[in-house]
Amino acid sequence: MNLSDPARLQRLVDKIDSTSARIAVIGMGYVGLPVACAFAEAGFEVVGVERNDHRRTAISEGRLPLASGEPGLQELLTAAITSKKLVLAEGEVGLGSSDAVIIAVDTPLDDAGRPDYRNLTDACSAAARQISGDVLVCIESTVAPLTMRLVVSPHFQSSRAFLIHSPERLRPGRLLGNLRNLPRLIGAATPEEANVGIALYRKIVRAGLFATSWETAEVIKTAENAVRDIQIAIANQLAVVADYVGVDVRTVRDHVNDLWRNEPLVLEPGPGVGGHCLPKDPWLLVSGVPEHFSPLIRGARAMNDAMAEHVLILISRIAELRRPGSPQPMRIAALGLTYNADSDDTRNAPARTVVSRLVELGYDVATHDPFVTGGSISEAARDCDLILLLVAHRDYREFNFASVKALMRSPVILDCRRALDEQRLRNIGFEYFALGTGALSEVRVDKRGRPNPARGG
Ligand code: SAJ
Repeated sequence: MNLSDPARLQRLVDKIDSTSARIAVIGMGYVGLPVACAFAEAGFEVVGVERNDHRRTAISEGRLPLASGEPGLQELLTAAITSKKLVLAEGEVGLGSSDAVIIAVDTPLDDAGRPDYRNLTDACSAAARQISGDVLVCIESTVAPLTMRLVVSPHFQSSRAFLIHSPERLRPGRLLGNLRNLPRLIGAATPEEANVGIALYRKIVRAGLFATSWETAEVIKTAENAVRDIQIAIANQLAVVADYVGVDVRTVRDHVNDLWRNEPLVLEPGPGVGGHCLPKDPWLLVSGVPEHFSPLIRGARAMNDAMAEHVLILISRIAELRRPGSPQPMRIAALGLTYNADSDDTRNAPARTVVSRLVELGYDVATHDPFVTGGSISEAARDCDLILLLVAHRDYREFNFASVKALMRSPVILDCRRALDEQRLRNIGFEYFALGTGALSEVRVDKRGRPNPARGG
């Protein structure tokens, strides 16, 4: 590893300041592509290294290969490709003359839940083989604490690379906005080396850049998602309690949060937690800690994973109430297949687990998602006994369910996101159930916590 030499660092900073530095980005996915486009827009020559042929071809033809609709990114890509500021390369040769190499590859978990760094180590060894002279190497991939020191830096032992860890904080659907406007961590071996990273990211980030150590950046990034996962797990735990006890989780949540007005502790319950970050990063955070000292993370993950099964229990309860002893399988219209609302990203979507378990259990399931299946809600709802709302897409929140009531075998809705207007649905003749409102209890209360005689409380 280098000892920081101020003159060498300054030469690199000067190249960056004058935009004459050549930048390579390895991994042109959700993270690497917007970063590459942003640097091209800032005036740098950028090489995007991507080994997936389809993705590389799409990008080099100016087409976005991402599942999520990304405001502003298509325009940036078109400009970058037309001006040739961004060119695509298949392999490591593209890295040869770089002054900065940004690594933005997937860091998935293996079957045992441990970090699988094959993509990362492939990218590091390719970079280490190709670079020469003083080069800034920045890892944007999310990694477990100590990965920079133990996994990444050994690859660059005999090079003159300065290593930075600047983890991405991008949310699909808002990639460019997040990239430009969210503060960024610049983890480095020394404050002087961090300054080179700051010089680079200042070119594309409008928010604060926080110089810190590799390890602090690693822990902060994985902690952000672990904390969110735990907060959602609490919301989910309360929803399950509410279902068994017979209270409304929203009333509970509002009152707990009222104590902490400026920093709500309880988020929204739902059918589980999906995406590429929350199901993975908590495991990265504790991957170096003995198992018995990570019960909180394990518990939150288990709680959130259990929600799909809880939804199945709610459905079987509704089936018992609505169609006791019916030999015919219940037909369900599952609405929403993505992991977040108003996005077309289906990675690790809890809806996938719920739907496949329903099919395994013998239910007849029709699916609909405006971003995934297309088609109409009415078509999915035809002859159904239950509408199962899994994702709060705007199309569903604004849908007039009166128009499908007559098509259904029985007008019943289970709202797993509390996204629909309960009173309106009841007024038009739907029976409305929601996650976290006491469906499994004999006791029923109204929204304000008062016993509701109409429902047997
Ligand atoms: N969810 C709930 N209840 C809630 C909030 C979310 O059930 O109250 C569920 C969602 O339905 C979804 C999952 O959690 O299935 C994850 O969605 P999300 O919107 O919380 O997060 P992601 O995965 O899209 O993006 C996260 C974000 N991290 C944090 O908010 C701490 C984003 O800022 C990060 O950049 C991203 O991970 C990342 O790349 O790490």
